[in-house]
Amino acid sequence: MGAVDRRGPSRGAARDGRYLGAAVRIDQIEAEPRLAEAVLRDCASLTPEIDMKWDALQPGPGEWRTGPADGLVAFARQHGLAVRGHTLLWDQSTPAWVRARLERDPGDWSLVADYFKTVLGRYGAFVDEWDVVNEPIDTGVRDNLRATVFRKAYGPDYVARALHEARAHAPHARLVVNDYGFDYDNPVENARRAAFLRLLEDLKARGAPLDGVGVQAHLDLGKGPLKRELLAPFFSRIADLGLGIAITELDVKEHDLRGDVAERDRQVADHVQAYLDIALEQASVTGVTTWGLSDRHSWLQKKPVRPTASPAGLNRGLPYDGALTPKPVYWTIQQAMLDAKASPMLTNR
Ligand code: 9MR
Repeated sequence: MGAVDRRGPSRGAARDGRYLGAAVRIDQIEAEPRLAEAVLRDCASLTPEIDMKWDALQPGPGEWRTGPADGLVAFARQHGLAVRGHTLLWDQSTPAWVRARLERDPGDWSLVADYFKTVLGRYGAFVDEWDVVNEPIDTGVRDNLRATVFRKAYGPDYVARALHEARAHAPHARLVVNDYGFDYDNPVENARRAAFLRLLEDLKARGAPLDGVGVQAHLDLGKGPLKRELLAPFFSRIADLGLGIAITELDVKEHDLRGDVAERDRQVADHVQAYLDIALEQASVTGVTTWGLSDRHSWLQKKPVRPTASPAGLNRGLPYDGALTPKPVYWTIQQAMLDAKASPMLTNR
């Protein structure tokens, strides 16, 4: 396939400090040898799309299902790839039994402490970066903190407390808060960027062990142009706090777009180019993870697709199409990583 061999430019870029990675599922890697090849060709870092979430790992009290996460970590180790730990606390992936316990007994931190101890104990040696808290921000609510099960049970300090708890069990990992909805110029996302910066400033001011942020970057062609004058200062202000920035879930929602497939693919590639031009200019951006590799596996397929959207009906927002053929955005990402490697800003880091 094309000019990129098993140690293609993305993996080369990783050697120079920036990595390219993807969210993956070990069952899909094992079932599809061509997907496994693509992962090994392109990725220096893997994020478990589902298998390291609390509801996946511990569906019941005392009931652990670590097989898929173990398999993913073993695959990564076998091939020398890094693993991003995704994610310790996320409202949406909290098992029902934990929710019930916290509603009955709010304030009982032992649930979180025991969970972190077990998970960080099991995977801590192989995971260099953890999304400790996923999606804590909301706007138009008290403290701009989403009314999650954790916010309700433990109060607004739960983010700092989770970071301290993670640090106690993972002394050397980079600890990260990961969130979405920072990319466009509209009232909600403008407020979300401000709220996120306030949370980060507060965490740093209080000495919470926070090493970086995850900017998900679920892009959407329906949300208008990307604006450097909004995004570049957002990245700089995070960097000025001494935090690293990982682009953690890059993809493009585009299936509402009218036009033929070639035109759609061109627009996706141009949009990602525009985003990476801005993001990779910031030296504190450590790497880029796409939220999957092939359109066939994208979470966006779960959304209804407009009947006239495309012959295959797939959203086309990932590097490879449904048949694992690289699309223009694949080459855009590869080239952007190469260019970023050559950037003088990086050599001055
Ligand atoms: O892509 C993931 C999907 O397959 C899962 O069903 C879902 C719930 O576990 O999570 C999706 O990934 C989400 C990620 O964990 C956090 N940011 C938003 C992602 C897309 O929903």
